[in-house]
Amino acid sequence: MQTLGSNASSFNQAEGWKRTVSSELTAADSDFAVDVVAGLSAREKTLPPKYFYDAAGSELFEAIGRTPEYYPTRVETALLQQFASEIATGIPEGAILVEFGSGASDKTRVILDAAPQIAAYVPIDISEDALAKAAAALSRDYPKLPVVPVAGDFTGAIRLPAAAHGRVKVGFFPGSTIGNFTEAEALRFLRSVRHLLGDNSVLLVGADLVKDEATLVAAYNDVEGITARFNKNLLARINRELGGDFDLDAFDHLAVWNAELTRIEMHLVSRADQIVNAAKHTFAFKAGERLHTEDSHKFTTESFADLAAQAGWSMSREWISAAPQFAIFSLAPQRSDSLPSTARRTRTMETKSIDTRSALTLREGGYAAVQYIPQKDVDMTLLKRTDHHTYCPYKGDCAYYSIPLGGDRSVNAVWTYEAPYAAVAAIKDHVAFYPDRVDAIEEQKESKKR
Ligand code: SAH
Ligand code: AVI
Repeated sequence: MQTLGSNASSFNQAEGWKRTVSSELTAADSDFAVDVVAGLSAREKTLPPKYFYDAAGSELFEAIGRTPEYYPTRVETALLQQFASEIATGIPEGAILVEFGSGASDKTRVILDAAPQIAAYVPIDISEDALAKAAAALSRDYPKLPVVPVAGDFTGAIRLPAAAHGRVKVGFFPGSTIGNFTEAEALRFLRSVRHLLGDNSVLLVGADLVKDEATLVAAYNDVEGITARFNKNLLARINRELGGDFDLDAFDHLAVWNAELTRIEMHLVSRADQIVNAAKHTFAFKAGERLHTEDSHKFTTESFADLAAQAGWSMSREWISAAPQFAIFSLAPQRSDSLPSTARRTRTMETKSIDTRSALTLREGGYAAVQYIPQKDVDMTLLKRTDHHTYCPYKGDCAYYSIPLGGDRSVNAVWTYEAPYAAVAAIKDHVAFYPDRVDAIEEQKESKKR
């Protein structure tokens, strides 16, 4: 077990943060403001990629898809077209098509054309402008198809519209948007989608595959500079919405391949020492300092199947393009009598027991020690996110979950810091439990040798 903050210095560090960054953000400030302040205050500056997608960012993403270098959009669309009728045979009569991160819904048209048995379409997107535009265009072109858009963040609690209740659901998650998650986020998302779509569902996921570095890097470095504009739109959006004064010309777009973590990383690199104001705060950048804006993980069939299995899905079909290779995977909920070992661990959690070897212990002066458990060891589908939020000046914004199986006692029993401040960055992607709202938290000593 790792101990975090057990000495005074890490919390002095937090006190130091409190003194230098005034806590002027209030509950009325947007998630965007809170995430920007947290991300730009971190030792390694970072921002969540979901904020790329305001109206301008969504249009820039569509323009990226038209560049010769960005093969994923072109190749995935062609793959869908080539196998449309095979894919359509896996879609049950009267199914509801639920798309995560639907954007312009262009690829959806290939599915809708091949599968007239689809009874309604539910596009979900954080970009309200892109969603409204796409829903209007689809309603015009498919007048008999009910289109019920849901605007929101698919990493939070999603509620499907009444049209989807009692119907078989087919999830569609194209574009390799799954690659923009960390592993823990991808597992959390796939588990929550498994819960949302239900036992008889199908989930179609588009995922970009590992390939040669030159092809990958070029896709995120188009010569026309559209990807650079997309990357810098994050700064432009901070200027527009959070009173920022970023000079876009004072940052360079950088896309690099991280072979060890099999991902393209996008950064914005400060060209000089500079001070920037945004969201009522001041941030210092050193010359050459990087702001990490996006990861785009690339998969192999094996790595993807393993990820899906850990989240309760099994792979039923896969379609893979010629080079540059891109895959569409058809997933089905795992049957309980055929669980692979990774999922068996998950199943034991349905008895409400969590077994982890890598909990963190956070000690804050005067408070009882709190154990933070990696979300990858927790079956998050057993938890229900609530609207409850709190704010801690040392750790950041805190979100809560209830445990429906635990009844009233377990309301808001679990909490997480999704973007913790730098001093406690290690608790990201972990959850903590109130000891009096669960049956027991037991610490077992590791035996020396097995
Ligand atoms: N599916 C489309 C668009 C992919 S771009 C395609 O394959 O071409 C990623 C899309 O996901 C954008 O439309 C963006 O607005 C949306 N998105 C990104 N993060 C999101 C989040 N957290 N919640 C909901 N939508 C999100
Ligand atoms: C949406 N997502 C999968 C794209 C990607 O490839 O990671 C976003 C993007 N970033 C730069 N170019 C495109």
